[in-house]
Amino acid sequence: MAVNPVDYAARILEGSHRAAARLISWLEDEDERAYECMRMLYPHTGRAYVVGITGSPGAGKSTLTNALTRVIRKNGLKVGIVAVDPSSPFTGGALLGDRVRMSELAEDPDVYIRSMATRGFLGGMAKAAGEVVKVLDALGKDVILIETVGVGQDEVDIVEVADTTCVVMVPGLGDAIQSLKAGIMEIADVFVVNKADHVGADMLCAEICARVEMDVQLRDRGWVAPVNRAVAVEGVGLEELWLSIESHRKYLLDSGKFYEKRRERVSREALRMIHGDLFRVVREQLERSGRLEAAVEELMSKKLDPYSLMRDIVTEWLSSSRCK
Ligand SMILES: Nc1nc2c(ncn2[C@@H]2O[C@H](COP(=O)(O)OP(=O)(O)O)[C@@H](O)[C@H]2O)c(=O)[nH]1
Ligand SMILES: [Mg+2]
Repeated sequence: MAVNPVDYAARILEGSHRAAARLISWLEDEDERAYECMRMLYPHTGRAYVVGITGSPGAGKSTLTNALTRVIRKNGLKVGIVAVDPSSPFTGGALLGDRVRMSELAEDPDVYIRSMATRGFLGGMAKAAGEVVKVLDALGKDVILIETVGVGQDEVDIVEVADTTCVVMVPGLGDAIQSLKAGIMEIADVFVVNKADHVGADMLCAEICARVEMDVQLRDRGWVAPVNRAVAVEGVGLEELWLSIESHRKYLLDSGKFYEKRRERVSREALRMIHGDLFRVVREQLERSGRLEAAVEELMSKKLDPYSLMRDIVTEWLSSSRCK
């Protein structure tokens, strides 16, 4: 068994799932060893294609992810799966885990599944998933699927991580129109109407198509999001979904948008890391000096306002760190 981060990095590059699991735990704990390991892995990342699967709870994302993985494996590609569930206090992807444990995917050494809850990760879903994606990438997975619940911020966050974002909708939930309004049009590269065996699937497809057309007229983005139908439980429509994802990938590459997207991601990520580390350093210093604690009473009694305090603390910190 490897003992240090260097060994772990080497073992991950050889494809060891166990070493990857250990590194992800370090990342979750913000263990210093994680950073050393990530530094060594970084040059080996950026090869995997990242696909986001988002939609309401119960839409069939886990079932779909499972079925899509089978199609991708048939194409000879290795798959990494990240199941993110912000609502669960445990590992939210338990459903996916259970489902996969029951399927042949559990036996497949070329599939790696990681469930994670966003709680406990400072910086939220995008940061956490972004790091795990890098690990699975270095592990040699060709395609990484990220399942997230499309509520609140998370459906927007997924765009920061995924190259292609698939939005899953189902007939009869009555949330279609609402979701279409809530910025889904902007984030969906591919739509999936799952549970197409239920009544109302035709109408939902027509509704989404109409919105897509309107959106294209409004913005002329060069890519028209296709609307796929699927019955994930029966494995129906998954080959077509994979073709849609592949053609979006081709569009991104041919138009130069792939490079643009990745470039933005790298820049945003670097900024987020600097932000996180600066904040950590400042917080540690404030805790040591008791500076913030001492000011709280004054803030409460309005003798001091937080705007001035913020400026003062930053100025003090800058001048103290310059002297070092
Ligand atoms: N009828 C039908 N049920 C489905 C389909 N896909 C998934 N389900 C069921 O919907 C439920 C929720 O699926 P799950 O994949 O856990 O949804 P998630 O919460 O979005 O991950 C499960 O009972 C699935 O068996 C489908 O295409 N048709
Ligand atoms: Mg699920």
